[in-house]
Amino acid sequence: MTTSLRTPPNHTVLQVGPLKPSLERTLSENYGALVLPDEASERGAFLSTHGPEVTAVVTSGRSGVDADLMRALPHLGAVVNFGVGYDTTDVDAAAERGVGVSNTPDVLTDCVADTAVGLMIDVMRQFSAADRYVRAGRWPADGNYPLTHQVSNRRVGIIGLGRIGSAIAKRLTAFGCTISYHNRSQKADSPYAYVDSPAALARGVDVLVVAAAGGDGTRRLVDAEVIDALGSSGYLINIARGSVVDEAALVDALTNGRLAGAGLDVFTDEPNVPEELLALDNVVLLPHVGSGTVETRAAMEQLTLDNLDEFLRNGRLLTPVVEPAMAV
Ligand code: 8YV
Repeated sequence: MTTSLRTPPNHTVLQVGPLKPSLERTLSENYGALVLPDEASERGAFLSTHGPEVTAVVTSGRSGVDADLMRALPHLGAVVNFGVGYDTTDVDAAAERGVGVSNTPDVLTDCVADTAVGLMIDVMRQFSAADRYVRAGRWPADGNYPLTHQVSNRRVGIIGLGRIGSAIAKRLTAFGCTISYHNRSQKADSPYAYVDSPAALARGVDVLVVAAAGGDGTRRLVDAEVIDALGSSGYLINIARGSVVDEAALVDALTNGRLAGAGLDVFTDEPNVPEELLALDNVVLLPHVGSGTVETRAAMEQLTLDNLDEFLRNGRLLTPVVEPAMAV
């Protein structure tokens, strides 16, 4: 039997929500992990039987662990999150209970930053729309594709100058863009201009890139006022979380010509995308693929397992956002 190889006898691992198939397999085969049932009706009985034995959860930003689930796992010591964003896990409840939380920073920075730049180029140059034009046989029928807008040398504002925001800034600097940013606080060592509100940032740029973490602190930070400040020649790029943008206000601005375009990898109610956006050629819609490359997902999987091993063996996490307090 390999099931007890990596899980010490005083630990039980629980998988919460779907994960990368190879990670699910490893958790099951090498860690003997339990799986939380999807059906709400089955969860109560499962948690009454198994809740008290669970010491570690592995989950992702899609599912996470809320305060109710934490209460049903009284001996939980760590939530190991596949993904850099952990907004679906209640970190305040975790900190209160001494439950550690880890994520997978750094390993996905390059791919997510590439996605932001790709979205910006696509929406401003309309490559996806022009591709549809060719495929629909419109080039010979309707002639040249209409002119689009230049990406290089534009003014770009970044909301959230963390690891990913900084990687986007670095790439766009090579495109000759002028970078400014808004953050919770000014970064002492940043070469870019700090602007103290999202609306003021939006007013002074051609493109606004959302790279801030999700969660209550940033909910609808990009609201109707910010979108209007960006204006009818401005573009919005979001590779962070749908919750950071007021999606109804964004749809309203796009459908009424008050914003030039948007490149979106994330939405409020994934996998559902507002119907009104589907017909617009000045919008590029991606199904949350920012980190979705073979190389990056493998690195995320490895870091997830390394965090789990570190917790199971030493009671610590390698990349904690909340330090575990409990000796299990
Ligand atoms: C993940 C993401 O792939 O890391 C994140 O926060 O949004 C993506 O890169 C996703 O969370 C996995 O479910």
